Amino acid sequence: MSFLSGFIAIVGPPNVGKSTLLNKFLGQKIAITSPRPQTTRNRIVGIYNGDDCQMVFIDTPGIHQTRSLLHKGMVRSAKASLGEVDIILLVVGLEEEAQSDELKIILGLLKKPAKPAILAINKIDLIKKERLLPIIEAYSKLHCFDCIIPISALCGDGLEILREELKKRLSPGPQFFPPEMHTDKSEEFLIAEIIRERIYYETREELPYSCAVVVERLEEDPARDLLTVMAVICVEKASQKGMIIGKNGKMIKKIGRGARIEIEKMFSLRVYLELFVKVEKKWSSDTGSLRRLGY
Ligand SMILES: Nc1nc2c(ncn2[C@@H]2O[C@H](COP(=O)(O)OP(=O)(O)OP(=O)(O)O)[C@@H](O)[C@H]2O)c(=O)[nH]1
Ligand SMILES: [Mg+2]
Repeated sequence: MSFLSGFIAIVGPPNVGKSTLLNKFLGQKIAITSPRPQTTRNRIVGIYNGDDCQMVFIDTPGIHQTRSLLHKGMVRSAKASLGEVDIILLVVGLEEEAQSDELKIILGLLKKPAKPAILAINKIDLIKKERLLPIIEAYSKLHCFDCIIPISALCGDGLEILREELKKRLSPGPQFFPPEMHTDKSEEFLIAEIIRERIYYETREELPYSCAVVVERLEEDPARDLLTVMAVICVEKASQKGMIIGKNGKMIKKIGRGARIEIEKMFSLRVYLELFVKVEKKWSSDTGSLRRLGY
């Protein structure tokens, strides 16, 4: 039998569990997740290597209506992914209404280059089985999906079935990436994201949306099993800098400690993490700053 491969875009509204699904598929954390929408800001490639297949997943920012320059760029990159893949995996959450405006936009996008589209209805761990059927029925009327699979990305339910359905739709093809490669992102990017994830968990309201993280120095000392990381958290206003640092530096210590533990897990190394906070005025609405910060 020939080797199968293909590119799969994971798209959907914000906060439905796209990144959680990617991580669960790969069995390792590539993409950060949080209970808040607009967590993912970049397209993130995650590579699944089976014995006889390679699935190249592209996790994308949630598609939503927005006016902010940062979010517009995020939505643009998510939409662009649809054109570049072989299979579209649309993820929706149960809190999503089948008639929501966001979903209408996304379904409109699926019509253009007609490609195999699989719908994964996520977070089924949150409801009783009997409530599922009407939901599946409602979605089946909206678009001619290749198949609809209820899943729980968190618990793993339905993921084997989903993997099989995806595999059926791969074509004979090469290994696009070497099998030891799990993502296209640099170590610096992954570490910056882990710090950003901590900010989503530790801070409130709009603050995480005003933060960007850049790793400025990364040094491994194999003799001491030590990874030294220096990273900068960019905020938009001086008042936000104060909030990130917190009273007596309490907040930044908390962010740093949480991130360090995660980075140690990811790299199986001891980590020395130094965090700085910098005000970069209105970075999220300035094209130059956005580019510099990797967006
Ligand atoms: N109960 C439950 N929660 C889930 C499941 N999958 C994801 N979540 C939670 O939903 C929230 C959003 O998950 P993410 O993976 O960050 O969602 P996303 O679609 O990538 O979000 P954006 O990147 O913001 O578009 C997190 O709090 C997850 O823990 C699931 O199967 N069940
Ligand atoms: Mg995400």
